[in-house]
Amino acid sequence: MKHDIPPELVELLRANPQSAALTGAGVSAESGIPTFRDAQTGLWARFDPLELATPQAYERDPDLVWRWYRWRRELIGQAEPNPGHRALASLEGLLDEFTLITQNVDGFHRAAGSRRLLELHGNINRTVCSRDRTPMSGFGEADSAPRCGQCGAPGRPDVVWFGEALPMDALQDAFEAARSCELFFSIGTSTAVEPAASLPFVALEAGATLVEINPERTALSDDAHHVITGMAGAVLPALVSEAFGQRV
Ligand code: BJW
Repeated sequence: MKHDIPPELVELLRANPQSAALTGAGVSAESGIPTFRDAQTGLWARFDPLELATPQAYERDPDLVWRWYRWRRELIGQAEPNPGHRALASLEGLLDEFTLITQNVDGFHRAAGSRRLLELHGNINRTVCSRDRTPMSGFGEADSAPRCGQCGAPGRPDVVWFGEALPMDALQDAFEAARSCELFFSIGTSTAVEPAASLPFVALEAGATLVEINPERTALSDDAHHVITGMAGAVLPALVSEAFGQRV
């Protein structure tokens, strides 16, 4: 499907604005990774977040939580970045100031080449000690969580669960990028989870042009200057091609 990129947006991009983008699970959907809240296919349609993505759930049954994350890590391990990830990596090279803020834990943005990257919800490919967050090597393919070599506590994925604080430096940098940019993209996220969901509104209040790329409407759609209805893996390459003549 051909996507029409608004001419004003093409013009703005060519003027090399200070830019930032917030991505969510939708960007990895075309890599075959399930989103969280999509009605039929989202993870939360099949699993209860309170049983799996909270510190309390982990305390109750670390091995159950471990196995769920092991399954998701395997899915990610068999998948790869898609043209949407690659187009965002190209934008970093094409614009002087482009900060990519992601809620995704799959590591695909880095794998696609993005370097100015803030991972707000951690990274599923890292394991840390659940007691003091010391990095642990290897994932352990066993059915139970591996034990920390220093203190014996079970390991956990280095991701941010409900009720946990986000990495402070990344969060501060993300709010700074939102406050100071002229162009802000919200891509493949339902903007339902705080504090990340506030970032587009912070950018908007600071005067940025707000662009949403999503096949569905979200809580942000009514406020965005441009809503591009479509899949990130198709729209983003079209945007880069239209504005810079570069194929992704
Ligand atoms: C496509 C597409 C295609 C499909 N192309 N698009 C204020 C008000 C109310 C509540 C709170 C509040 N502040 C904090 C809270 C509580 C809570 C929260 O926000 N709850 C809400 C549910 C109401 N927030 C927290 O608990 C956060 N912590 C916190 O605030 O701590 C405070 C604190 C401070 C100091 C000390 C201690 C505490 C933490 C939030 C952590 C979220 N974690 C998860 C799991 C990560 C690990 C894992 O992966 O398992 O992060 S939840 C889950 O949601 C995951 C995601 O990153 C996050 C966002 O989801 P996302 O990416 O938007 O996915 P979906 O599925 O929702 O949307 C996909 C979109 O893609 C859809 O729109 C589709 O249409 C679209 N799409 N295909 C483009 N091809």
